[in-house]
Amino acid sequence: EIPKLQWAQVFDKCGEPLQYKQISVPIPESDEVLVKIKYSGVCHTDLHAWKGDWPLGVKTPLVGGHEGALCPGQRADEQLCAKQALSGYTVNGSFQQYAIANAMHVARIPPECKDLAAVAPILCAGLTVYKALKQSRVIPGQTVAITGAGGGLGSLACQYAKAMGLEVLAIDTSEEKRDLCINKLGATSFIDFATTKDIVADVKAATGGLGPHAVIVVAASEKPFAQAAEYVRPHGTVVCVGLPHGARASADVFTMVTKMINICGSYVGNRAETQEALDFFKKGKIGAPIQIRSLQDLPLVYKEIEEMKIAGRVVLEVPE
Ligand code: 8ID
Ligand code: ZN
Repeated sequence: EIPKLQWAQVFDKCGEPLQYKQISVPIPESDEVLVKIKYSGVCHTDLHAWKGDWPLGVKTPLVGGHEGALCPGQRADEQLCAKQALSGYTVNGSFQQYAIANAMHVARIPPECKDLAAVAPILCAGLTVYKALKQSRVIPGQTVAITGAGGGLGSLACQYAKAMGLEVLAIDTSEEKRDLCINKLGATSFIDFATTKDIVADVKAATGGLGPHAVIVVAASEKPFAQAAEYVRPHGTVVCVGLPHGARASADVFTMVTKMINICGSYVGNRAETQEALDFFKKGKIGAPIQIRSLQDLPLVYKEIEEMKIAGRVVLEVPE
């Protein structure tokens, strides 16, 4: 029995308070499905949407969220749609009990994936970093630096990189994130960007003087995009993934030319890659820890993300 009303986190305009309130359950069109949401990861993108950080209009009022693990009879997920209908951005997302998804774009979660809370972050964060690692063209045995390694995308990037046979150099801040990266995510070394005196020198020193073969920049701040071009190894690749407000990825032309480095962007992934990313999870190779909170706690979670206090990913439990 589908109710008429449901609980959701809504904001009327960017930056205005989030309201946990009852709204109507949406009615799907013929090419859509209505899905019941069990868990939704909180991605930094949701915070960017609420703050209006990007040069892309946010639909308002908005129900945010796009890392939903859903339950429409069989397990499915709504994915960022290729037609610019961005869940939790230009259309209502997963911070509600019942969401609409395009029937063509729901990704089937393999039945072996029993832990729906843990699988939710794979559907944006996991997919995104898996694709970024592919784009980096590194091969097993090489070293990849992950900047923002202690956050949501970063913690999954460490795990995917390990599963692909790469050595991981983690960059982030705080003792909690150091412990997470080294002891739970399998990074070989950790550099604290907030306390290091010379990040370029430290990264090079940690990689035998040459620098990592690739850098995956998932940090939600501008500085590391420029730093990565300086410490990446000659012929290396910098993959830009984080989307900080108004940021530029700058590189010194002389350095870029003489080191023959490659700087590129990577944006989520397609449906086939979603299945590939889920496959790693299904095989038990991705064990990045999650913190489960309730849908009501979203405002506090945003505050903690902003303050860089969350190690790993928060997943919200949506009421039955
Ligand atoms: O498809 C895409 N390209 C895509 C998909 C999903 C998310 C891009 N994103 C973007 C988000 O919009 C956001 O801008 O990736 C960024 C990271 O998302 P997230 O992992 O969900 O954010 P988080 O959990 O807050 O983690 C960010 C980490 O970066 C660290 C923080 O400490 C945190 O752990 N960090 C920051 I902020 N500044 C740093 C710096 N200077 C830094 N780490 C290293 N150096
Ligand atoms: Zn996301």
